[in-house]
Parts: sequence; C-alpha cells; structure tokens
Amino acid sequence: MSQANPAKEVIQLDVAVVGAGLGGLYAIHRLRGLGFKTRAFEAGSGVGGTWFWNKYPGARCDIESLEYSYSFDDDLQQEWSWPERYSTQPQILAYIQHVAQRFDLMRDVQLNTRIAEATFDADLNRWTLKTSNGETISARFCIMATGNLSTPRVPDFKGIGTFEGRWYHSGMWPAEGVDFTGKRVGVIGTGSSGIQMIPLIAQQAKHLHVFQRTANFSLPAQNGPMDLEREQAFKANYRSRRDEARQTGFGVSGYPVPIQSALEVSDDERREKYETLWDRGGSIGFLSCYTDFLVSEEANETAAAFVREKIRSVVKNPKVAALLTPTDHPIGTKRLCLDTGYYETYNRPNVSLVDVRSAPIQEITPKGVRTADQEYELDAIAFATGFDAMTGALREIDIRGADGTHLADKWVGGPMTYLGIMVAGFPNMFIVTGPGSPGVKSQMIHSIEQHVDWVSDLLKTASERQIRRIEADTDAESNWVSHVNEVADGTLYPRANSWYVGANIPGKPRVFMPYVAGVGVYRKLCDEVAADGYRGLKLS
Ligand code: N01
Repeated sequence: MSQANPAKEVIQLDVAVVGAGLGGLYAIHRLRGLGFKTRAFEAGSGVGGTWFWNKYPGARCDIESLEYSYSFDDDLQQEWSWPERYSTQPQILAYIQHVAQRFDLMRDVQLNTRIAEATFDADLNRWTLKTSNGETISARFCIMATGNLSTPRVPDFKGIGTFEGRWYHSGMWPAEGVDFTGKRVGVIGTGSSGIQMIPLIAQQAKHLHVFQRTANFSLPAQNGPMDLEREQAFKANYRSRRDEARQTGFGVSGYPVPIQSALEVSDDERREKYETLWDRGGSIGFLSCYTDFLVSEEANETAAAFVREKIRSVVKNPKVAALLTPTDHPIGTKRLCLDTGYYETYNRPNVSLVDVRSAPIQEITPKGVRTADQEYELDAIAFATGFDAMTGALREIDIRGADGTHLADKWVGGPMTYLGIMVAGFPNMFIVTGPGSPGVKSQMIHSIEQHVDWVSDLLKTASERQIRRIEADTDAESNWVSHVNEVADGTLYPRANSWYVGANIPGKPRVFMPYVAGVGVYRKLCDEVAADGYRGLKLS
C-alpha cells in the first residue's frame, strides 16, 4: 500500500486517480498495464467506495451479482462464487478486496487521504492536487473516480445537535454495526437504503417509526441462495452474456431492448407478463418490458396500477396501505427499489408509518423527532435521506480549470460535460460515470469498465502521439448537454422529484443528470467518437 508522504516532496505521477472504489481500482489496473505511473487516493481507510461506507443493515446490491461484477478478467469471473443471487454489502466488499489483492492493486492505493484541491497548470499541462494531509501531487492526468452516491446528506433539521440518542446515516454507517435491540428507532427516508434497512431494524427494535415523505415503488428481489445450475450455465457463456449486456438499455443481460408497446397487447397478456416479472424478481425486467414503459404515461400506469394492487394485497391495514401506495410519480422514474419483506414489515405490531408529507418534520428534539402533529420519542435515528448525488463529490473538491474557473461555479446551473467524461476548460481530467453518462441508470460496473477502457485507450493514443493536452470542445459539450436533456425530456423521468434531478437537495438546480438513451446506444456513440479521431476533443 502506498504510504502518505507528509515530507512535502511532490509526488510525481502520470495519472492521479481520486477514489479507490470499483472505478478507481479498475483505473489503476488498466493504466498501470499501459505503463502509466498511477496512484489512487482514497479518503476511506479501505477500498470499496460505496461498498466500504454503506454498512447499514440490509445493504445489498439490487442487480444480480453474476452481472454486478467485473468482466475484465475471465479467470476472475469464472473462479469467483457468489453465495446469493443479490449479494450483501460484506460479500461485495470481500470481492472488491479480493480483486485488489489478486491484481496487486494496493501498492498503488493511498488510503486515509482525501483530495481537497485540484488545479490545472495551463503552462505545464499538469494537475496539481493537494491532500488533506498536506501532500502535493503533480500528475499529467487526473481521473475522478469519486462515485455518484458518495456524499451523504443529512437534512438540515433544526435541533439535530440536541438529540440525546444516537443518530446514523446509511452512507456513514459504523463499521462495527449498530444493535437496535430494545430501542425506539426512527428511520427517516424510504428510498433504496431505507427500504432495505427497515425490515431488519424492525426485527430488532422495540418500536420502529418510519418517517415517509414520498411513497416509493418497490419490487420483490426474490433473493435466495445462488442457483448452482444457473451459475454454471451463466459461467459457461460468460463472454456472450457480457457482450449481450453491452447492447441493452441497462447493461444487464437477459433483458433485451424491448420491441413492443404495453398498449399493443391485451390486458390479460400484460398482466401475465407483470406477474411473471414479479415472480422472477428484480427491477430491470419491469424497466425493460415494453418500449413505452418510461415514455408513455398510459403505458406506465398499467405497471404502476399492478404494483399498487400488490402493495394493497400485502399490507393489512388499509390506511397504511394507502399511505405506502405511490401516486405522485410514474413507476421507475425514481430509482425502482428492490426489497425483501418491505411491505410485510408494516404488518408488524412494532412498526408505525408516519406521514411526513402531510405533517413535515419540524425539528429534532433532545427526545426524538417533532413533526407538525406530534413528538415521537426515540433512542436512535437512522437517516436514509440519500446523497448529494452525481455532482456532490466533485463539487466538494476545489477543482480549478485552465483559466482558474472553479468547477462548482461552472456547474452552478447544473453539470456540463462532454459524454459525461470530460468538462470543457478542465483539460486532462476525466470523470468515471459522470453526469451526462448512463452510469447511474445502468449496471454500474459495466459503465465503470466502459469509461475506464475508453479513457485508457485515449491516454494510450495521446502518449503515442505525444499529445500533452486533451480538452473537451465547448461546442461539443453544449451540444452534448442539449442532447442529454432532449433525450430525458422525451421520457417520463423528469416528472419525479428524484435525486436524478437533484430534488432531494434544497437549492440544487433541477437538471436531469443521467443520459438515458441506453447503454448500447451510448457505447456505440463513444466508439464512434474515438474512431473519428476523438471528435469533440481538442488534442494538442
Ligand atoms: O436515497 P434516496 P437512498 N424529510 O435519495 C427522504 C443507490 N442505492 O440512500 O422522496 C423527510 O433515494 C426522501 O424523500 P423524498 C440507489 O441508486 C442502491 O435511499 O425526497 N424525508 C427519500 O425517501 C438509490 O437510488 C442500493 O420525498 C426526507 C429518502 O429520504 C440511491 O443509492 C441501496 C428528507 C432518500 O432516498 C440513493 O438511495 C441503497 C426530509 N427532509 C442505495 N430528505 C442498492 O443497490 C430526504 N428524505 C439496492
């Protein structure tokens, strides 16, 4: 492992990688293989990014592990065995640690090191990075593998400092875990994190109050131990499964791009399909079942109505069922959650649902949470209130481009990128799965590999051609931003108050950030850009 070097000697690198999650680790592997002197700087005390920090009860991936894993090494994917269909956080972290060891990545990872500043020197065409430990790094290229959901957000509730119990956030969960046995617990937030932790906390707590602002659609994961026959069949065709995934909408095999409208088929046929998908488990099946699922309100409503009916069939108290039933956004326009026993949890006598839409949280008091209606006495609060998504981690670093412009200032009206990878005015800096790319709307590891491969090829070309400066063209960037918006506007996505539009962060500009034309379309575009001499980039 690389050691911190507070001796004030400037660390000289070809490539500085910020973050040692799944993206940063793969970047080290690829770039080192091309002969670049590379080092990743990681704020955490271990590698893994999201899977290092999100240690809350029930944390688990919502994409099947046979898909949600690296594809770059066939021996790795053949030899690794996932114990369950959807892996838990500890299982995924163990896998990431294994990869780091197996490919000897740790010698180029510096842990416990947060990058505070990054400044481009236009004369030298190099980045100077400063760490919170007082070190200086000079690098030709800088890769931001900072993650999309890595800046946890606790709402600015009045009185939070007065709370006499303990509070936690899903994205900063104590490594040693939390024992809620016998405690009165409040969970605030019902996104993916809340929906995963609620059933488990309910099993421990004396009483659990769930504070819900927006009812969310959740589908059953239908998780279970790995089906060994399925695993074998998958591994026998791993390469073709990966190739297939690369052409789909979401980067997951087994779910081809749909060709039929939901409105073209009979009610019975559609219902049968939804039942099959419900029993099969997972969200990708629903998201890619019909061409117009995420485009036509009428088509979308057929699935929304189906899921609402399921919720009502599980939750015994009709008032609670009504509150849990989403009515204010089309299904799939907020991240479609996956759960194990979420709705059933509300049938437990020790669980209450508190509607903080009609009676908002006013403050945290020494004793608990006060809403507009009443005070709830609590021993512990778990915030599952999300992240400053997609732009938060980059805005936290003081990044200054070629003319001294701060990235945060450039992005004040929303993120601007070319392909979600580069930012005009910020030469030699690359973002892994940045805003304007399909990253968060895809199987993330697929998109991480695609971006790192694309950038690695570009840096190889640059080295061969003695190019010192790579920069996105301003027009190419603004055309890309318009295209990303145009594609999003042709869908139902912008209708929801989701983190995709920054709605969970008060004051954040409302811009739909991911590129949602689909993974296959985007890959083809990136390949064409490269084949066309990196159209849209200025290489000098
Ligand atoms: O965060 P979220 P998350 N008062 O932003 C509520 C990935 N992930 O951590 O909807 C009251 O989705 C907020 O309410 P509202 C995945 O991509 C993946 O759950 O804004 N409530 C919402 O209910 C996911 O989408 C996995 O009205 C407040 C919740 O907090 C992303 O991470 C697991 C509030 C935040 O939901 C983020 O998920 C976990 C307030 N002031 C996460 N402020 C898997 O792979 C916010 N809320 C399975």
